Amino acid sequence: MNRILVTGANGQIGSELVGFLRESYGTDNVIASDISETSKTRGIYEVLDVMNYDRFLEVAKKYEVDAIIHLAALLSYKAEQNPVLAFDLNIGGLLNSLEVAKEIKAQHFSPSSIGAFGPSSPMIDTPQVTVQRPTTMYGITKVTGELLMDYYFNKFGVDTRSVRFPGLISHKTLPGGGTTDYAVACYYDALKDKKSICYLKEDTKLDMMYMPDALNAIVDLMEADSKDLIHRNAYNISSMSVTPKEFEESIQKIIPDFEMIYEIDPLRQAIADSWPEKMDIHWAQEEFNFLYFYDLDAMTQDMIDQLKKGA
Ligand code: AKB
Repeated sequence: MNRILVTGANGQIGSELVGFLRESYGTDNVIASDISETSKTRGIYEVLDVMNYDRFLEVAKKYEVDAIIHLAALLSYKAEQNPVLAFDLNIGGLLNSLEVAKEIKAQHFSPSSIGAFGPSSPMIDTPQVTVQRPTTMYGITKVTGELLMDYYFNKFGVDTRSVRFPGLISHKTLPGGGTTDYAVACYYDALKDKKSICYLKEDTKLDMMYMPDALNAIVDLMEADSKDLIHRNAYNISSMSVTPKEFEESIQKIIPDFEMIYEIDPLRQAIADSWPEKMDIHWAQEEFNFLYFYDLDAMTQDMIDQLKKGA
């Protein structure tokens, strides 16, 4: 990658990824874009609705990008509340992104998710290749996305790459409308009120990852040798498998009177119950040397330090 266009740059991943990429690739070589009129980051920014193919192509050509990191999408909980919009945006936006990548011969990344699995997938040590019959609209768009990215690679030679992200925890931008959002909110709430309302049962185990590890994974995958990437769309990656209770206990090591209050939301509980507890990540380790540095307690310490600093 030399010049990179990031869509959905104001979102949870985008607002951290843009700065991270600019440190390595140069400020002017990372073009942030989002549907919003204003940017969350400093540097080059373009207003871009990914549903508008002509505009997408215009922006990509204007900056002569050679890589597209397509992040604009609706998350799982929001998608379940508005399934038609989720299908249109998650699939229509991805299709435009792949078409632009094909047209300008750019490398392409767009994330899949643990949501690409469903209740008939093995829940523990979920294999890289297994049954994928998700029961959410979000999951349907993620499986379709994986297949589309494979299609553009096999049919048109577009260098597509992807990972199945678990719940991501970060301290710069809150996620909006995901099932794993509680895992971010509890850190903010711990510092503000010493209590947090969790809409999942205390023993709901899900894969999670701290944002710095997620950003490294994107870059490591994009910089890997194409010939090594057998499972390019999309690799299982994760760094911990955690329940809300375990988040609570980890925060209590630093803020002893923190309390998680459980008020179960049946919709988000049903989504979480259909997702893996713990994926098998060994193909990512083998094929692009996926590494992570943060376990639960190290992440908790850093989250609390960063939030205290107001980062
Ligand atoms: C969500 O909860 O929708 C996302 C995801 C796991 O893909 N964080």
